[in-house]
Amino acid sequence: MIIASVELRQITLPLIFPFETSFGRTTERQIILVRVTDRDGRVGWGECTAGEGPFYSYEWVESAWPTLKTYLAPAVVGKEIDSAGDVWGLVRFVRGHRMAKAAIESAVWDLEARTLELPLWKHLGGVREEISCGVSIGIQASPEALIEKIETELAAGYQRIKIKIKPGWDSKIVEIVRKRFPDILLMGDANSAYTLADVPLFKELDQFGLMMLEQPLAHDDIFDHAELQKQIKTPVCLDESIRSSADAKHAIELGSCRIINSKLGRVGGHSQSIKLEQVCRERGIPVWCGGMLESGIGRAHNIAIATLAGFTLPGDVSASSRYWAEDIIDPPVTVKPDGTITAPTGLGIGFEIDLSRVDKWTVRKETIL
Ligand code: OSB
Ligand code: MG
Repeated sequence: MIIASVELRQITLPLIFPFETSFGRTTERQIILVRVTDRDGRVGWGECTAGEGPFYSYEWVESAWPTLKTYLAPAVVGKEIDSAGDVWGLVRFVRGHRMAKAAIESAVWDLEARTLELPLWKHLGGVREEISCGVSIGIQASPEALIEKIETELAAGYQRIKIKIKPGWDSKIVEIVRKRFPDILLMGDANSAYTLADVPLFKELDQFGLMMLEQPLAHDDIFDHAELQKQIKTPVCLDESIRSSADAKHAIELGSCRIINSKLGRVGGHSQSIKLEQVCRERGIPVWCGGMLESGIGRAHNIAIATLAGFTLPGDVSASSRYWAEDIIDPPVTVKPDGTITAPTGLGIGFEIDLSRVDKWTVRKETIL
């Protein structure tokens, strides 16, 4: 396939609820969408998961846009590409910037699956027709508000509840939630808000039977996490620290975690996610698909990759209606009462892109030929 053009767009999508983590609060997403077009006029869509600021990672909208425009898109346009898996090699000369790379790489995967007349999830090597879903619940104004949110999500069928924690919103809150819901699959995500000085807190959390504790320590650390994992019973899950399959190998070897959260943007796209899944599966480390408050396009890509065999735990892929008044795909992503999403049967990502809605929310647009 030969990519004739790459269109970059930035859309502004207001969240229906603000989302708060230990690193900040988001009320409105700024999302870069990538549309690739081949010489026959076929298109593929990808989404960049870089945030509104460099808080979750150094990448953000204002780093991803020029990286895509100046380096990544020109590296792909006009090249004969044998398979979408080759895009990684074309953009390797750029160090890091994996979210920007994933946006364009995943668009090429969508295009390739459509060209081969396959659903993307089958083209990626997926083995399950439905994926298990959990939810990620941000920091709330009060424990009561959190309990109410959890009740709503459990009633909708979600199989696992993740609550965000930070100093001042941790052991007390976990205790309250555990008392109210003794049997649910419950976990906490600290987004790097703690240090090894907090080991006593994590030992205290051990009594609440959390399924896992996500990214408690520094965003780029695997050494201290290994020390922490030795001292606590709750499995540590790494998110921010795992940027590649090599990072996963090192972390597993060191004993830094027992579970890994896989994110398409963080690792650099589908081919890198497939490598990460393989590394973990071969070593008996369960993987689940994380989320980055994606629009329907990123959400659809997450559904596709989560059908791989190693994704054995419920992920943070949930219904469009939890985030958006109206999503930019048709139909929106819905979750069944048993807390699963059915992998779509349509070609590529399997959802239609509603161009009139995309146009309505677009705040900048540029085409690289
Ligand atoms: O740490 O998993 C995270 C959202 C933005 C940035 C980081 C994270 C998250 C979430 C939300 O937890 C997951 C989602 O519902 O998309
Ligand atoms: Mg996380």
